[in-house]
Amino acid sequence: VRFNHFFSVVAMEQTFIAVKPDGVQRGLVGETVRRFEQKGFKLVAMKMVQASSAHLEEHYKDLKEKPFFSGLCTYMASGPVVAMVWEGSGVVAMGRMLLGETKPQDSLPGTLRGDFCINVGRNIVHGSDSVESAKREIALWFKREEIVTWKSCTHDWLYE
Ligand code: IDP
Ligand code: MG
Repeated sequence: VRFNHFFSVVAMEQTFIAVKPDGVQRGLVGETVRRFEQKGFKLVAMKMVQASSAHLEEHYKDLKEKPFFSGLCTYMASGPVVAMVWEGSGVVAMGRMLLGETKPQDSLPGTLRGDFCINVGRNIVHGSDSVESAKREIALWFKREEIVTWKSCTHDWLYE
């Protein structure tokens, strides 16, 4: 028997990405999705949500001692957000690179925050900062059955 199939195992990650209320209002949902899609990441969940204050306080609980915490929660509840889960190898760290720095003024052109916003308190997108926080945030925003398992026809052209 000759085996001529070569299997490579790619460690997949998932990250939680959200277009914040200012990003939604400013028409940046498509642009955000486009950048993750064109990179090659796979969309496995997406929904528009009007988040409650309690939900946002839980989402940002690590920041509750910060002076901007209450303004942050008010901002995030000021309109709908588009919540997404993206999957791919290294998607957590690369997702942060696609977003740019927390402060738009430290963000390079070519990043979402570098290209489309000015103020740290209106920085248009959220992305998980680690694999651990991605797991926590995905579980907070999505039910298990909302995460879709599917094979993209591009998979074998993106991964060796
Ligand atoms: P991140 O979104 O880049 O992970 P974090 O430090 O986790 O940044 O802060 C969460 C969010 O809180 C930021 O995206 C931004 O909207 C807001 N934020 C952070 N620092 C400030 C600040 O100094 N003033 C107002 N809002 C801030
Ligand atoms: Mg953060």
